[in-house]
Amino acid sequence: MKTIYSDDQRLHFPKFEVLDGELVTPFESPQRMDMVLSRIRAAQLGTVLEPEGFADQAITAVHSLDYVQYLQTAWAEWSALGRKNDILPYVYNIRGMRTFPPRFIDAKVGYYAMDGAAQITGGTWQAVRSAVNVALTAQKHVSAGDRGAFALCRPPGHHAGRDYLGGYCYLNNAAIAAQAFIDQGAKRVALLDVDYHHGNGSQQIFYERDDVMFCSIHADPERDYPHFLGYRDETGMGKGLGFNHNYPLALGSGWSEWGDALQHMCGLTALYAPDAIVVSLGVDTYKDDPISQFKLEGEHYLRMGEALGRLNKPTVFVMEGGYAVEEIGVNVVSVLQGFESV
Ligand code: SP5
Ligand code: ZN
Repeated sequence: MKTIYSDDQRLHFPKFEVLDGELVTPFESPQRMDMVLSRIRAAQLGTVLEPEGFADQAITAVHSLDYVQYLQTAWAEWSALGRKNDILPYVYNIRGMRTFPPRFIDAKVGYYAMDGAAQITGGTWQAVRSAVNVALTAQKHVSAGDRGAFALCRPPGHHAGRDYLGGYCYLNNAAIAAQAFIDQGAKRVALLDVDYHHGNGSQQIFYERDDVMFCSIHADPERDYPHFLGYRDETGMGKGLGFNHNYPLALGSGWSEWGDALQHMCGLTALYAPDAIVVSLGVDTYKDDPISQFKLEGEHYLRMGEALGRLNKPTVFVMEGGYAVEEIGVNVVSVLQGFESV
């Protein structure tokens, strides 16, 4: 299986993040990609390719134009005021406030953020834009006939909504890849999110649509991030009713609970009979993940890959979370090898 990867994705590296009220070194780091890449090479999974370039149209098919323009210009507007630190909101656009897109940078920063865990730095736009190219290149190879491809995207994307960033995410790489299949003629695409956290951005983007079914297995949002979306009763709206499936699991869940949810999700996916599948591949479900509380072990990632492989559809894997840097590479490779083995 081909891996798509770009060094430009390193240009984003915020100085800190807030964890339990404390400033700490960011968990989402360029080093994560090194670990995954080195395991892909060691396992000889396949060639590692640079991304091709794609037009912005693929992005604005799922994100609003004003939001994309904000991401592109935020650093210039911020640093023009003499500021040198990473961009973080100091105000949020909360319930009942004015909702027109603002013009001044400080207002924009709050308006387009769901949380304070997605700083914008001088290199963020270039990294984020290149991650989209990585996802779209993987999508292109699969649509040209490869059974599977791995988009080693960074920063991740599944928390990013139509017009907001959050949770380390800026542009929704997986949603953009799913939409690309639709724009190329696919009738149905399944977006399967196995990251520890609910893919709130992906859910929002496709919530009223029946041509992209979104399914997510994740920590109960009552107890873990993103808290305000990802409950079982969110089943879609309008035309999309019945095409959104959440599997919130208790903190501490292991393979017995997780594997059952996966089996159910795969059953629904087979019934949906998609033309293509996009997997939001987070491996922060691992027992030693530093910010997560599931208990998956190494062998379970192979099982996960096999189950996804048995769906037997053209599949794009898009990297999302996973912060146990020593093991994320092994676990990602296990999923991809499991997929290829069936
Ligand atoms: C892509 C992705 O995995 N984003 C995750 C963003 C999570 N941000 C909030 C993390 C809150 C962690 N709280 C853990 C408490 C441990 N003491
Ligand atoms: Zn996650």
